[in-house]
Amino acid sequence: MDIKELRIKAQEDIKSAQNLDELNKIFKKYLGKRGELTLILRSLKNLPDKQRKEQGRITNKIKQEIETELQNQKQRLQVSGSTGKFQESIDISAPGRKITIGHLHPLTLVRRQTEEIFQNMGFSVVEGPEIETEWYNFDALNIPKDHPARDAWDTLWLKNKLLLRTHTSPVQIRYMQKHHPPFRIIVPGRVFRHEATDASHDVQFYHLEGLMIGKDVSVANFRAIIGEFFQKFFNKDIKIRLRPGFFPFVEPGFEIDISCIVCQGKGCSVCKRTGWVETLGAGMVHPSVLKNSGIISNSMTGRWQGFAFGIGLDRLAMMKYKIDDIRLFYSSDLRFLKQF
Ligand code: FA5
Repeated sequence: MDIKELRIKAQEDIKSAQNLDELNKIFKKYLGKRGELTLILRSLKNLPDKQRKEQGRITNKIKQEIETELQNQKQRLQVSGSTGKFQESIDISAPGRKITIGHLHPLTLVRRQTEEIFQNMGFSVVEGPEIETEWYNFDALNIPKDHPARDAWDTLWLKNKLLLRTHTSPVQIRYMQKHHPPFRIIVPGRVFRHEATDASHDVQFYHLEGLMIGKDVSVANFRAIIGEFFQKFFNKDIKIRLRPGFFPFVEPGFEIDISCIVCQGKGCSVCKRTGWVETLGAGMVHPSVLKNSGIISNSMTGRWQGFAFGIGLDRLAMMKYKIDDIRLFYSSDLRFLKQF
């Protein structure tokens, strides 16, 4: 058969193939080991030089065209779903692949919600370094070197008298050094303590410091703001208890407990069977702290004064999501994290 006739015949055969099996047969018929075109290509070697070159060029061109047509027809048949040996058909009844969704860590959720509530009450969010100097973490906060309060926060010391901050209170000083009152800020951040862990204590946890300085800012203002915060955070009325507490950087100082939401005040591991959970420390900023930060508080300057507080965000998250062990937050356990 003339090569051009073969070309037309192959084209017709390919077009008429109804499925991949038939197409495979056509491939073998023309391009298989003993295929018609393969044999023509093999026979070229017997031709004289000049003729061989010319015939070789034409035959190879036709071979390429047939291969392209076979490939195109194969794709057409696959899309239309015809059955056959080479078929890689799409099974539209197969279940889809599940897309895994990421989760925000419960502490991130709590931090964001807390920030939003305070921002709505006019507080700005400020951050500070996790590695602190002794001066910012202790001295400037009115905690002298030999003061027992330094033992209350078992410190993780680094080289050159640097330390991992034990609370976010040093950011009070850093902020007041650079800003003039009135202001109200919150400072969320990680803090570290070298202490034994239990269901409600860990070696790293999150604090949210609050600081409000103005003319005649009082304990009553603090009580109103913190009450509003808890009401919004838990979306219900929460019982709050103020106990006298000692922090060298405030005077007077308080510890604020909220009724345990995990056990409804009945007693559980989170509240150590007391029905109350210690959630924050607070008080009126000590005049020495204002002075150390460059703010003079006396009647001549119009009495800059205010309150500060430090909330344990992990404890809030435990209450909100009814988690009875703080260590779960840092366990990286996906079974735990996937619930949020
Ligand atoms: C302080 O760290 C003070 N800087 C807070 C403060 C700020 C007082 C401003 C006055 C004015 P305290 O050590 O109590 O205070 O910690 C504050 C809160 O952090 C506690 O009420 C508690 O909720 C939480 N907390 C304390 N230790 C741990 C711990 N080991 N693990 C988890 N949460 C803790």
